[in-house]
Amino acid sequence: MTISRTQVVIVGAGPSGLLLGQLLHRAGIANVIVEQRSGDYVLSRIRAGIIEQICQDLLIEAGVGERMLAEGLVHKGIELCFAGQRHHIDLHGLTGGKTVMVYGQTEITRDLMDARASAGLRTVYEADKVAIHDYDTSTPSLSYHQHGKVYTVKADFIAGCDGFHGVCRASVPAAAIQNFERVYPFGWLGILADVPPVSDELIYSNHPRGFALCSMRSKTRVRHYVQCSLDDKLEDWSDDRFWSELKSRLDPQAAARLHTGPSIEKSIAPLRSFVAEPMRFGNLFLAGDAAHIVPPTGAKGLNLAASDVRYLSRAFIENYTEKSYAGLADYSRKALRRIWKAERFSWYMTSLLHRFPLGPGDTGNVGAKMQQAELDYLVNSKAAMTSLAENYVGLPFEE
Ligand code: RFL
Ligand code: PHB
Repeated sequence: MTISRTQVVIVGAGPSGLLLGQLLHRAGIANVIVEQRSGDYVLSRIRAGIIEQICQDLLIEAGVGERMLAEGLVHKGIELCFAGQRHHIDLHGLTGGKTVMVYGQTEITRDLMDARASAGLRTVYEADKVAIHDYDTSTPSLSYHQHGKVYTVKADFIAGCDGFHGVCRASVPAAAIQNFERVYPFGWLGILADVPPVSDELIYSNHPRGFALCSMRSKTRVRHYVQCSLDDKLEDWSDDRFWSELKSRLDPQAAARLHTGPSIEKSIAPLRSFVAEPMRFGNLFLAGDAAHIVPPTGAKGLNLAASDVRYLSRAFIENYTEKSYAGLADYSRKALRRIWKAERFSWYMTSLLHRFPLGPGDTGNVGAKMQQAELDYLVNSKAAMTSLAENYVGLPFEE
């Protein structure tokens, strides 16, 4: 067995783990990241595309903002499409000048990986049988297998940044953790294609055939989604079927402007709301998807991961520079306060825009009628639009 030592051992090299590692490194805190997959596999996962100002600021603080600032697209608004018409939501005007940015999770991950490699920091990819030990003592450690050998990393703290299916949350006894979960009765089918976007802004569409979203990664690459059944298989969805379904869920003008082309990626994702409480267990701290999942309709998953990492990195830095455990002790409460607000907003956007099966006791599609009334109210009420806008661009931090 090979034993090494670091200050913080980070489980998972997704955006949470890589960003935490980079911020700690810049503060002089040694860390090692242990990831079960290969770097190429991590980069091949197509996920989020919209980042809030606070996430941009954190990437800049981590020293990896350069390419984002050069290549990211600043968006000042979004469009809501329903009853055959699009309505502009002026995020910028309604929030006193705030915006969001289109910059893919893949690009953020690549920038963070490059920064980590050039700083010569240790990342173990393709680690097998990752396990955490003694996390509720002052001598926590992590072990993994690689090429037939067993390795142990001893640390002061363990950061569980290992996503929804990771090992960290699963290692906590059931009695110490409470899970809150809602699984939605549909999924999202997403495709990536090299064609120009339909509009300069994202289009979120509520349609009798189901939800649709026209997003983008650049001026020449789009990411589009349609609500699909949880039973659907990728083989059921040829590119032609996807494009014609998407077209049918847009207003006539957007439909006429829809550029089609071969997909370069296609995947189906289930939608769930999930929170595990608390997020600290002794010297184990959960961050990002390891602790919570939002349905993607509010574009909050990656942003929440960044927000956890902001709180957690500051608490680690306070611990090492001021010898104070206060920030770490308060991490879970602070993070959860912001998480539940993003959970609420993501649930609200999901409820507003998707077709749901009729509820028990419904006569006629009451839910669809409520959505129409809410959308009509929304686009005619500055108060309602402001509420949507301030949540979409990201709520402030508790300092
Ligand atoms: P990640 O990105 O899941 O990274 C966790 C990493 O941990 C590794 N891991 C392990 N490593 C070592 N040992 C183990 N036992 C391990 N188990 C797992 C994994 O291989 C992985 O590399 O979590 P992180 O870093 O917290 O980042 C969170 C974001 O990735 C996530 O919130 C968003 O991508 C969510 N999400 C979306 N968010 C949006 O805002 N917009 C979207 O369009 C959007 N699309 C998505 C998504 C999430 C998806 N998932 C999780 C199914 C689409 C999908 C398909
Ligand atoms: C994306 O571009 O993948 C995206 C954008 C906005 C969302 C969800 C996903 O709400």
